[in-house]
Amino acid sequence: MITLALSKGRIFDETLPLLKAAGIEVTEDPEKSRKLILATTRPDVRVVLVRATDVPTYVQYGGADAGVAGKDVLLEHGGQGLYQPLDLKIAKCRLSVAVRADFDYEAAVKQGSRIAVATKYTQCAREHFANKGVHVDLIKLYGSMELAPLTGLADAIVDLVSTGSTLKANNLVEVEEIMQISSRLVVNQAALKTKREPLRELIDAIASAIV
Ligand code: PRT
Ligand code: MG
Repeated sequence: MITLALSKGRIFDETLPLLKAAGIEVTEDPEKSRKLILATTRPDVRVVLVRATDVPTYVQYGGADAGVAGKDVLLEHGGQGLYQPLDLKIAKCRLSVAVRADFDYEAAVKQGSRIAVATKYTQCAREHFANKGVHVDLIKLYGSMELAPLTGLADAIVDLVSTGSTLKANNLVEVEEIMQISSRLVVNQAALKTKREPLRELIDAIASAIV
């Protein structure tokens, strides 16, 4: 049995076509059922639904043999115990710095001021600002980052941006792109040995379906 860990929403939706190309179709709709284990058209393959940030943990400890996770999630997790054979080029976005329109980010950076930065992505943010030589006070949040500069909790945020409409709706402007993000296939390193044949087949089939 091969267990694949996916998160509901964009990752699930965008992984389906890749699985289909590999001859695997999920036979239940996660939006219409409360089931966390979904069967597929392949009796030896099942899908487990976990939170996006929990995918690397499930795969690392063997709760799943493989899974799909955003590069953002993998960088924050650290990637220990994970083989990352494929960039699936799905769920694309970018990790960026954003501020209130009336905050002069460039000037703050130039003056060497300490900048208060709220983010869920503390590892990526810490590394980015350290590389730039910018002093930051990082404030860890778990959601609604956009609110932080509006309430005075922080000067800036580091968050994912795709269309930019969330920033716009909250009067924030993107001032710096940190990196491009897409989702990766991750595989448990031990499973790669014990279930070598079926996992190799799966990886190859998915690889040839990436657009
Ligand atoms: O939502 P939940 O709390 O359950 O978990 P999650 O946010 O971790 O999962 P999900 O499904 O929202 O995101 C899973 C993965 O999709 C992320 O880890 C990213 O790699 C990727 N992804 C791609 C995105 C986006 N695009 C994206 N736009 N993840 C989040 N967003 C959010 C962003 O945080 C911001 O709030 O969408 C908002 C910005 O979108 P725009 O279009 O308004 O710019
Ligand atoms: Mg989300």
